[in-house]
Amino acid sequence: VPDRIWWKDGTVYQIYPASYKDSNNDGLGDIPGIISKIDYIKDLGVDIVWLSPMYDSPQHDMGYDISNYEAVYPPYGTVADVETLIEACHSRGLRLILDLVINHTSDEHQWFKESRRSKTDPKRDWYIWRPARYAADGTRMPPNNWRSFFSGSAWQWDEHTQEYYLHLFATQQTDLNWENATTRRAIYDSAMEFWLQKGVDGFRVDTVNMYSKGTELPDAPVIDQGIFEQPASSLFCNGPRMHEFLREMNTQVLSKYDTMTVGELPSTPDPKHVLRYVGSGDKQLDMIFQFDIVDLGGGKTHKYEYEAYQLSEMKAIVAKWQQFIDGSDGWTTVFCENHDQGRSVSRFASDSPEWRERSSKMLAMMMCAMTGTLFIYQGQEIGMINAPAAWPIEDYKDIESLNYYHSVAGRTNNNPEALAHVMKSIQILGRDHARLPMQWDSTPYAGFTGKKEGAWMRTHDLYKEINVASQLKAPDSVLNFWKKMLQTRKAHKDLFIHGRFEAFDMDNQETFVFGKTFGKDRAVVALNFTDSNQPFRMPQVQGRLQLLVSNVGGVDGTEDMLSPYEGRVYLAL
Ligand code: ISL
Repeated sequence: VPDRIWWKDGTVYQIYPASYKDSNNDGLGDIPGIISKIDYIKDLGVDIVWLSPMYDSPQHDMGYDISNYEAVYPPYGTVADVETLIEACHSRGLRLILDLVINHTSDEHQWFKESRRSKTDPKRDWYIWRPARYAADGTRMPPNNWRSFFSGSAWQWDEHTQEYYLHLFATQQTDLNWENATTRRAIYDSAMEFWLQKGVDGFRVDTVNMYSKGTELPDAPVIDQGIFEQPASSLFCNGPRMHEFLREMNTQVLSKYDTMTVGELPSTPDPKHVLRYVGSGDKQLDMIFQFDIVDLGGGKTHKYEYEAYQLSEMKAIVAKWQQFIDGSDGWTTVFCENHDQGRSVSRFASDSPEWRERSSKMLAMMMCAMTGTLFIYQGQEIGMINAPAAWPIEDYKDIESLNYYHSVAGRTNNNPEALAHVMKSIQILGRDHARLPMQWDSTPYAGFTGKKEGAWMRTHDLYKEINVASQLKAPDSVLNFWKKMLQTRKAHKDLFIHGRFEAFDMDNQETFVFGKTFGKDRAVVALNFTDSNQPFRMPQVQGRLQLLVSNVGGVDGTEDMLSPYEGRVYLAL
């Protein structure tokens, strides 16, 4: 029997502070706003709150560029407000985890300000500085051809000291040098100990496998023809000292507290490699986010060059990351949304008025029946959908989308076809969809803000149709369905949270049918991912299966036919 640790059985609810609830009518969400919704959160039936960065920051990347780990971004509130939030969570039996962003700081962090002062500054080596290369004709070139996540080179020239510094993300997100032991200790103290001593219960660890990059920093192979900068994540992820650093972090910091950690693990396709991070014996991380499912549709050369995919690909991904822990002591996660992704209903099901509620419920069934720690993202519980396709690029705010759009505009001389494709990709995959204000009710700006001019980010046109207040009142709303599914998951923990996953009929492009097994208990989940009727054949499993949950109020089609977006969970105990 697997050990029942709070972070295994718990459901995590992610909050993006800018967009959750504005308490002082400045158009931006804040910590007191979150506190005002804590009973709503408790009532959902979740156990752990994950708060995206609320630290002081110039906000070039929505707070993932931190200028002071020990201070709160003033428009969000104060350190005292976060202490109140910790207490508000704990007094209700909820845990609170923070975002730990320590691959890079903001260029406005005191450490970087000192580092850039001179080549001999004691903090020079806290960041990654390299001399220029020179082409045959004398042109100055960056130390290598790595592309940053937000377009352009990952290197920025510094006039003052005549060297380049590395930034894997925005120019203002300067990569810390983890090779330096003094730097590592300062990170542990400032970003971790400071908050752990205040009682936070752990961390979601940003870009955790990029800390060790090696010291050679070689050129990446050319994939994107015709431009200098190339995607290089396979070169800077999972570097030679990665596991050593995490063990050190565990010994020096985490092991002193009862915490959970969940690390982002991009560019790590090999399950055996992932197991090295999450095996419980080799204390590194409790669990990780593997991104295959949310990367679906992203293009080969760039995320925002959308490529269609088939349901069978999604099924294979789900099966792979459900099954990789079989027979090991590792643990996995379940999620299909976060603050970097389009809304799951729009991406994986249907956001048409006819099917959006039913298909949101179907995705809730899929998520709640899967093994691992379940993460849901604010607004997912009411079936929020992507921004309307009619919104122009001017309504988008995210640095990733805007930089790529403008780089293509520049590179293609505003080629309308190229730009239309990027726009379509952003309409599906853009990070901003998750960042629209939370839709609380049908008053102006969805009740998110009382500011006359509205929120920092445009409110969804359909907030009167999709909001918390109306769904609380409607017994068969998406919200009430999520609550029911979260309870069902808990009521059958063995099967749903800890069971063994098995997929059936993998090549079927219309339906997703999977089984869960724990001891003698069996469940079968059948989901129709299309807007038409689909044949369904019950897989051969032991025991007499009975319908436990349905998203259509019983069997809508017939026993051997699933109606559009119908979902069923069968159980044999
Ligand atoms: O969002 C992505 C692709 O569109 C991911 O590759 C993402 O950049 C990666 O998962 C790292 O994301 C995290 O760190 C970034 C920040 O912008 C993201 O919001 C955060 O989730 C830099 O700190």
